[in-house]
Amino acid sequence: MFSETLIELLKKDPKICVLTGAGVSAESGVPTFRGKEGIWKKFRAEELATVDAFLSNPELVLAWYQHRRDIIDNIEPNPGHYALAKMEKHFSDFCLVTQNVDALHRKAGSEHVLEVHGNIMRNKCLTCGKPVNRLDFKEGDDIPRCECGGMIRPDVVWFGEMLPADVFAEANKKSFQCELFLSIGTSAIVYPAAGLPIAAKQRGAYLVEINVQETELSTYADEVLLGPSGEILPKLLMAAGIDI
Ligand code: BJW
Ligand code: ZN
Repeated sequence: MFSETLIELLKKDPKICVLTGAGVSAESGVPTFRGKEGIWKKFRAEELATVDAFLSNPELVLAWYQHRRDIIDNIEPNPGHYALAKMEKHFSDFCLVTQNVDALHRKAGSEHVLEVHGNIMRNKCLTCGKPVNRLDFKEGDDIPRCECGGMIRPDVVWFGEMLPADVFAEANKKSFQCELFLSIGTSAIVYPAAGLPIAAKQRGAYLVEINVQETELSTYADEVLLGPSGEILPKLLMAAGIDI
């Protein structure tokens, strides 16, 4: 199932950079963005995760995020998250970059996670950026407001917005330096995060994709491991002789 090249590389304690997407949390019960699962009340995620959507219908967007927080509150990390937390402890140079906002990597025990698209449990003022802790929003509630009058929004990165500069700079640096890059459970179409595996490969890293189906990245990958990440990752660690 795994190439000898990959197993031998893992045994040499390579510098590793991992990019995860919604597919890693799918086995925990978090819907992915694209495909049928990404539809909520007839809206596609792409129609809701924008500043324009929030400005034109803040109740709808806040209700979507509340719906997603409610899901996350009631689920646990899966074996894929735990395997990645194990890898952080096992390898001497390991970087986990996630596009997910669900904080499940941290819940599974990963200590250093670069959350390039933010975190759904945090909020901030749309106008002044002041951080606000978790808010619970019920449909019919008034839109929560900052003391400056601005509307409170989730602290996540919407389309057309910049990623947190320091976090993304670190992710870029680690992808440039790594010897093994794993792209896991992401459709790899949303930039700039989708550029990380390509940049790593161009600088000589061995690129491995783990996904239940092929993606636009598959043709660049040195190895595509087809299947659920919650099954493949623990098997990969075992094959490399790493206790899980
Ligand atoms: C499994 C599995 C299992 C299932 N095991 N696998 C043209 C127009 C407008 C903008 C652009 C444009 N061209 C490029 C852009 C830029 C844009 C972009 O990339 N758009 C593309 C869609 C074309 N990017 C941006 O706007 C970014 N900002 C930016 O570029 O700033 C500079 C700039 C500034 C001003 C103007 C222009 C540029 C920001 C992107 C922010 C993305 N935000 C979201 C929402 C975050 C908050 C939230 O969660 O609500 O991030 S969108 C959504 O997509 C979310 C995800 O993190 C992201 C990626 O999705 P992901 O994780 O890959 O999920 P899926 O569902 O796509 O895929 C799941 C995969 O898992 C699938 O492949 C399954 O097969 C697999 N899977 N089960 C393993 N068990
Ligand atoms: Zn404010």
